[in-house]
Amino acid sequence: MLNFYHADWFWPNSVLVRCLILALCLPLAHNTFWAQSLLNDLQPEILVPPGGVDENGLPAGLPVQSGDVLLSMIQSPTSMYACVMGETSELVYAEQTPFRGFYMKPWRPGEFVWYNYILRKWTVVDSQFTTVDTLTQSFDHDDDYHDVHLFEDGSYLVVMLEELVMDLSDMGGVVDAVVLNPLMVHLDEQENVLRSWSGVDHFPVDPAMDLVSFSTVDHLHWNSVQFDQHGGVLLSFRNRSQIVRLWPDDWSVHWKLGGMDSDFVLTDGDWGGFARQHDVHDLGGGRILLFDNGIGGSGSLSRALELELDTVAWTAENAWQFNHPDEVYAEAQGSAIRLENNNTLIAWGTAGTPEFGTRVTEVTPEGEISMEVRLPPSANLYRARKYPVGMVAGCSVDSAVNVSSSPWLLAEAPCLFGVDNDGDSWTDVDGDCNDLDATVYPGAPDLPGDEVDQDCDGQDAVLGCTDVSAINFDPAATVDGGTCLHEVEFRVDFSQEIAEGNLSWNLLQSTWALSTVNDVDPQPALSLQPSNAAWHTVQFTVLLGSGMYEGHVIRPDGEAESILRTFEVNPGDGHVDLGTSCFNQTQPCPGCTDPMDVAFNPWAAEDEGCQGWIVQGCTYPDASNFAAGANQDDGTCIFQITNDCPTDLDQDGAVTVTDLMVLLASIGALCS
Ligand SMILES: [Ca+2]
Ligand SMILES: [Ca+2]
Ligand SMILES: [Ca+2]
Ligand SMILES: [Ca+2]
Repeated sequence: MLNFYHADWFWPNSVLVRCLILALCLPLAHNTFWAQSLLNDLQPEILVPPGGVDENGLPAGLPVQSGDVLLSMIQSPTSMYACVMGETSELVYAEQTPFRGFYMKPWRPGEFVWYNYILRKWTVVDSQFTTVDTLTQSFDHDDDYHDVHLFEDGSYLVVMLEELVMDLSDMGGVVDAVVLNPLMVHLDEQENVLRSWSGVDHFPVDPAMDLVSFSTVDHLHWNSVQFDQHGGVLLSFRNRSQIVRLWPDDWSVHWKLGGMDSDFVLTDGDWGGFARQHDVHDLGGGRILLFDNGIGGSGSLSRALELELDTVAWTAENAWQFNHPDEVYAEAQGSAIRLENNNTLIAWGTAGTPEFGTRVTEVTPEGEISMEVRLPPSANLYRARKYPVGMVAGCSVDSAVNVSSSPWLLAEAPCLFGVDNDGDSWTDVDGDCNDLDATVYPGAPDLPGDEVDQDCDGQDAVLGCTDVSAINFDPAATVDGGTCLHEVEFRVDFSQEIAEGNLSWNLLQSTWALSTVNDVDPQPALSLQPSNAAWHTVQFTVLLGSGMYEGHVIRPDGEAESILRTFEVNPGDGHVDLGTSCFNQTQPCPGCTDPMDVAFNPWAAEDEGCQGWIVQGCTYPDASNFAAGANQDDGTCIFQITNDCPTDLDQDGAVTVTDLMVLLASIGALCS
């Protein structure tokens, strides 16, 4: 958080310079408390800090374009704000501007252009939002709120919405439809029309492409204008999902891309083309960049989309895109702009919800997110633009080495003075983040948890485990507290002891007595029980810090190994598997390595002692289905019950008249 009235690191030592800062800042400071609370309320949630994070939560060092982002955040018609987001992704400036907003950008020196919803005109304001000019005053039409362009000679290009009353009844519309026609005009400073262009003249209302059934027909819904490198004009018509190029000389239509009557064959994978797009730019070399809102409906995604155009073969190809891994979708608004370092800055339009605001994302050409914030609940953002360091936020103290000469400063940024006040041989220009404290400088020992950033890396040191391979790795920790733990696994094979007649052992009663090598206590520090036992082998699992360890295993009958086992756990080791050893040996036990064999030992290294493959069958010689070759009973044995007195029909042990009655009762029955 930048608070230039209270942050002690900002204060230079010189009383004279402090007085100068106060003199400069006091006129702005009358509302400091209110401005600070607004800043706090609007702070975005930093989802990806500048530079990005890797899978372990550590700084990924991804490129981030330097500069400050100017945002026109909208929560409701009265909750509109002009904001500046600094290089740490925190808001350094916020001003509430009810009924004025949508898109703010620097205009002539000291001025910003800003849409006024009450006048329905673009206004030119100073940095205190005092109106110094209103555009298109000599026209009755409303200004369109999407964009306005200033030329170097002071003339400007603006789009007005001409209300044309038209009979659209033969197209399924109403007799007196009001068609909002985009009327693009190039005006000089006295509002003389230098050139004009009317949407309906080039794109007549067409019931096949336009929604004509409303009493007010929002024709084309123009939403961006950009000049390409040859002076041609790129227009975006949201309602036709179409981008149009006008020739530089007479503004006649050169080509149409997208929509129902595209001049191009578009190759776009599964996406099948863009829809309801915004913010179309020429990138040079036949490429354009746009924010594709997407087709709408369930499962819709928005994306930044770069297309490569070939105006000879009339093909358009998806050359690059970024859709959000969190499946962000913005039904309306949104922007995508290529930054100087080749990253792309994306504002996700109306992706805000009552729970979360929309996002601003910076992505690398490889599609990695190098910065991302989420705005406060319900906040939407038409466009995000990044301006160079010192242009909209900067230091305003003349004696500072980084004083900004920008006429568009909205926010103060820390001033740097190239003197070493505290004698630690670092100046604030070199990076001394507190030039009044000689224990604070880049590279100084940073005492964890004292809320002082002694080493000037931007945060107080945090004690914890910094070893990413450790089981208790703490991504927030910057200083290792020696508390890292590694899971160590060790197996002991008792098959030779078992073979010597110890079949009745409960192997889980064996123990592993373990100490650190330089343990002064002769008693083992740890007496471990196995976590499981199988194949005559037990497994021990223990969490250990770095160090040298020694120990031995004790059999279930209490006999300890005569050998001493030593091993080392080192930082970066991750999970340590000490392997499997035969009891009292440093090697695995010999055994049968054939997994099909009855004597199979999965831990054996040498193949010996196999007894033959497992053959399943009935192993009881008395059974009628005894299988002589089987060595594993499968529970299928069948035993015949023999009767040596066949006429004892009721099986009472004697042949009597009752047996005769049983026989007579069954006379005539058919036997199967
Ligand atoms: Ca210093
Ligand atoms: Ca210092
Ligand atoms: Ca500290
Ligand atoms: Ca630090």
